Amino acid sequence: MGQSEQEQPPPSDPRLPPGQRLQRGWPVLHYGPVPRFKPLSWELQVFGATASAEKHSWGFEEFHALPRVTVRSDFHCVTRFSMLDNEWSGVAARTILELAPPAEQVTHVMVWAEFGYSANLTLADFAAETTVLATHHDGEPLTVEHGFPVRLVVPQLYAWKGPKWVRAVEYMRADRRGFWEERGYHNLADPWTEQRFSYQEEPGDGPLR
Ligand SMILES: Nc1nc2c(c(=O)[nH]1)N[C@H]1C(S)=C(S)[C@@H](COP(=O)(O)O)O[C@H]1N2
Ligand SMILES: [Mo]
Repeated sequence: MGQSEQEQPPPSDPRLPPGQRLQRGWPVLHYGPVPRFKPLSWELQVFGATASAEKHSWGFEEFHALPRVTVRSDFHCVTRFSMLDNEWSGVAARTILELAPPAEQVTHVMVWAEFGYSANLTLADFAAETTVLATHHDGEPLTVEHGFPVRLVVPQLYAWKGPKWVRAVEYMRADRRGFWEERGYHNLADPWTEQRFSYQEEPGDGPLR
């Protein structure tokens, strides 16, 4: 067999961060059980350091009446699978910041989901144009396994920073670790520099543990 017929490794997609591989299909991955949706008591709340010092909340219908966006983005799980070119639609996180403005001193948010799952983000990551409280993926309503009725998508960070089954956003004047960030995962979670685990953190990357 000639050299030219030898199989070459496929060229890697420039959209794939280091150490990631492409995933066919869409796996379901989360810690703990899938919550049951209760339409009458469901609400999305904003609390903590709001500008008005008041809580804000939207019921299911109210949330679905908010202005909507559609954003295409890639999805990177720290367990090394990535899915490229997903279409998410829902409410931009920015819209929430406009409707429920944070106090001036707010630097971080904690996004809370059912059963106490949480993820901390810088205010800048939450405010990014592509950060979406998604209700739909590729034109279809989310299934309950994938986060129905609402999940957060923060495409520039590893996917654990995007809670499924979101129920609240807490505005914070200082950083605090969320669920996985307290359990050995990196406080910042940038896939391009492989910020996977907390032992890789540099001074200043996160609050003391
Ligand atoms: N509430 C909640 N959200 C979560 C998780 C979780 O355990 N609980 N896991 C995160 C992780 S690690 C990943 S990779 C994605 C997986 O989303 P998917 O199941 O829709 O693929 O959800 C994220 N959101
Ligand atoms: Mo993940």
